[in-house]
Amino acid sequence: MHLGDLTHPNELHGLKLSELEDVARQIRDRHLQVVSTSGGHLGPGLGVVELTLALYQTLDLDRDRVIWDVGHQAYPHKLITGRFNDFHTLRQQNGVAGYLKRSESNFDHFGAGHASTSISAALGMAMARDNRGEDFKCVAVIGDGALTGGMALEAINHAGHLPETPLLVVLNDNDMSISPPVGALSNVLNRARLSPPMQFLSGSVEESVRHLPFMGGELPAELNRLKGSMRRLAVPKVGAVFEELGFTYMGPIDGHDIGEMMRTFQAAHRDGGPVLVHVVTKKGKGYPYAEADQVGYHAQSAFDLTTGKAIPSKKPKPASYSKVFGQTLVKLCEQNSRVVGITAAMATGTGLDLLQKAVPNQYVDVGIAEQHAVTLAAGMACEGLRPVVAIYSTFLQRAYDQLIHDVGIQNLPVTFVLDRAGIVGADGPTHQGQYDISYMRSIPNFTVMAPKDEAELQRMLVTCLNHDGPTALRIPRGSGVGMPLMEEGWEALPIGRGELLREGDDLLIVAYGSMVHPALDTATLLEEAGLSTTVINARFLRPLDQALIHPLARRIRRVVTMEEGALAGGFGAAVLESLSDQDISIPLLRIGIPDKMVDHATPQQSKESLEMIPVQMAERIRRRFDLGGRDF
Ligand code: TPP
Repeated sequence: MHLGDLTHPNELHGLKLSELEDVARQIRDRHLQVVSTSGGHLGPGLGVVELTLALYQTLDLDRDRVIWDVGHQAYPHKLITGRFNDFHTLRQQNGVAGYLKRSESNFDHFGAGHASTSISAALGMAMARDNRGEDFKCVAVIGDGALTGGMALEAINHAGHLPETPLLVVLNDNDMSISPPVGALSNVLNRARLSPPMQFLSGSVEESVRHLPFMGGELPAELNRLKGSMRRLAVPKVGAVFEELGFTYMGPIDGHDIGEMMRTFQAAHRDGGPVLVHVVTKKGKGYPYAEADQVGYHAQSAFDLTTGKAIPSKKPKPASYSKVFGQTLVKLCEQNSRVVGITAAMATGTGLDLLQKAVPNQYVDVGIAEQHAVTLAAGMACEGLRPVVAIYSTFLQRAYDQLIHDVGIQNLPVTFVLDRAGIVGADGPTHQGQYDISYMRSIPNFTVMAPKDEAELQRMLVTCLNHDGPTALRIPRGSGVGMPLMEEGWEALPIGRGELLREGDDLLIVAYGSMVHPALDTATLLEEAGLSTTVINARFLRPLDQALIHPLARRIRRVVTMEEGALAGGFGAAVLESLSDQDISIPLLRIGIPDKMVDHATPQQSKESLEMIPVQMAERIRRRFDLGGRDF
């Protein structure tokens, strides 16, 4: 069977083990070939090839629902559910998405991108099923990293309390989050993995009783009870934890042995309540470089398949904002032992891995637990520490109440560094840093800012740490603009003061953060067309520098705001409201992300589709203010 010819995953039913192993090989080959060319998640998908095949052998994919947590490991699922031939378009504009999407396929039962949602969604479906009197299966597949997220534990707490609601949770335990997992739960899983294999567990208990001649395949009630006690005796500690929480626990089993998994999943489906099957897999399985460096190959840009080495970009790029932040924080931590960096399972992504190496006792990784990270920091601040919480803009959405309730109301000196703020590109709508300007803008007591370049980022970090109250700064994904970094001697910025970068009489542009340089480029284009422009680097979203903006707006009488974030409740809205509050009524154009979700594409393509690149912005300005002149 060639996977390119597969039209429905049920067509795999009935294949022999050796044939399934061949399918596994085809999945791996295509996965590796595409990710090495266009980039994407590598290790997570390679680890679940057999798991996916074994599970799908035991399901009717026309009826049963499988919910993959995060969705970054679901490439094998995509490859057997109709996307094999288009897979080369992975994460490209209008191509196959990097995560699951209900709009992409009928087999994608629930979209995701953020961790720890699968058990809640699967339980919701199971409850709806029971409500309608139907009997399809609901399966959540969740990693050991995602299992540590609060939502997953909330869902387990709920599901375990519903003994008559069939639900299968497959724990894909590869002993890795993006980085090594942290926490007590992970220690318990470790012990289970290392304990001698207890293969007879419930799957095998079922097997043995099924062979008794008088059973006819069905277990009488008494034997069922006996099975329960045998299982409880046999389960390792982690199983006992789940059993106590109301789940039937099966495992740990070998996540690369298709036959063993099929037998266990079949047994799990026969149970009438919540079941957890503990599957042990190897992240990166089948590609030696990925098996050896599981952090590095979690996700990859294009690389050479034979050497495993990243293909270098054509021109050297300046360091990323995340790296500059990490380096600067290391210095600040070395100078002040009260400063602590906190990450929620994103050490490498946020640049905090540098702090972990350099000053490990001022570094904390809480796991995928953004809400906890924020309130933990609040507690630390109460006791005199100066926590710096580095979380992607998109993941901090999880902790909005904690920002308000634990930090804002108590006016605590916690600093938030919102990474990947703005357009992120190939990860698509679940990961766009699109909302933070709006959500940070309305929390009293917070001082909120964004740097125009990496040197200003350094000064802003110092500004935050000098300020006796909650602060937040947002930084974009990817490289800085190439501004030379200051080694030390950073001075704090005056709070609430913007920076006048360029003066002209025809137009006033007020830009925020990553849009300051594009604003300057736009002004240059306008200059070439005979229009002279004033450009302000706002620096602060709150407090807004009204003393700088208002008189210039009154005089110039044409205002443009630029931000890399949602226009609704955004930076432009803040400028507009402040002008209106002072009865300054003048034409204003707000440039930013309109009221829509931004799909996966390159950042440049997304910005183009939103008309946010300088030549397009110059044109929009000309049209909005009826400025005449030539096209840009
Ligand atoms: N925080 C949230 C709320 N969602 C996320 N997607 C992330 C952080 C970033 N993230 C994506 S995958 C991942 C993290 C932290 C690790 C997940 O680990 P695990 O569930 O064990 O899956 P694995 O990659 O090991 O297969």
